[in-house]
Amino acid sequence: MTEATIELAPGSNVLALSPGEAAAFAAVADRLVTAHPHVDEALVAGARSAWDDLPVGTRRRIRAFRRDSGVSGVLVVRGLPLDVELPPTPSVGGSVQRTTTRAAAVLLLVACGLGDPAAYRQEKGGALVQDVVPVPGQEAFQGNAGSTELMLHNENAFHDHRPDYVLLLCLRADHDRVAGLHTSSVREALGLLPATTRALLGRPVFRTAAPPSFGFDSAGTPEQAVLTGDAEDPDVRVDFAATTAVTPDGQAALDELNRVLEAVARTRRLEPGVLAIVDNHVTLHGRSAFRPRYDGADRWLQRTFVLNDLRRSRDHRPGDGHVLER
Ligand SMILES: O=C(O)CCC(=O)C(=O)O
Ligand SMILES: [Fe+2]
Repeated sequence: MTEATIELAPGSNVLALSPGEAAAFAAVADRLVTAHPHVDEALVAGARSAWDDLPVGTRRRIRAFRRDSGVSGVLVVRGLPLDVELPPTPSVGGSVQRTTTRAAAVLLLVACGLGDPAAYRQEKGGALVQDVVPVPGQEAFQGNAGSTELMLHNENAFHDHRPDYVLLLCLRADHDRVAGLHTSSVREALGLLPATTRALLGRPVFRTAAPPSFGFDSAGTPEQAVLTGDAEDPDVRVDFAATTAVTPDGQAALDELNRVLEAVARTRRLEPGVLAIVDNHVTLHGRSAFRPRYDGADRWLQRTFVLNDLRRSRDHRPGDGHVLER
């Protein structure tokens, strides 16, 4: 993976909040913190309604991204308001945010502008705001508790109702400022793939297992394609730590896709108050290695998933809540 850490054309996929916009955003988030102390359905309902109170420029850019996520499939929002006092970085597995903070409110506000927040019961208890922190003993884990290189993946690629967007908000950077969020878009990779490889990736010869964060060994999906939809602007569905081909030429095509996606990947060192919004249809993400110290000051992101259309997963959500039970 290259270490180049440059945004694409500045302004195209970066939204930098002005101090005035950040203050207005903070006021909206703080009203939610006061009105809804717990991260629950009431907070989500509050966030849905409070979205309309956010600064118009912020809403406009996020809505535009919803329609067209661009070549990179990533929108980076800078200068978001965070809590004034940040507690020590959690260091236990499965850590989630159950009480409402500014950061949690910010994530749910943005989620409500893009669609609806959602989570999976089998992963981190179905919490709508999850901590992404290094956990002692899990350094080599291919999941967000690890601190080794995390391979490029579509989030929950195995799941029929995988997120449409992944939101990753940085609360605290790593000690050495080396941990980078990798993103890589199939829109940038496609032109570098031979037609034969594209055709192979469009055949249903790939299986994807559930990630280890789901806490069970899955046999994997039925055989399915990695590239689907329009040939010129396909969706990609792959997790390089969990997807395998059932044919040798399929495996060669998968390896080729991995090489090309790594070659076009970007790496960003997130800073506090920076939110990366990843379009999970076209863009994979991963993370470079870093060295945690487990001293309460380690890297800390919070994560929320978004579904564009909750109705499509209704049979997975008894009671019509925001958590998919399977
Ligand atoms: O640690 C990161 O930057 C990303 C981890 C990740 O893939 C995730 O939380 O979904
Ligand atoms: Fe991920």
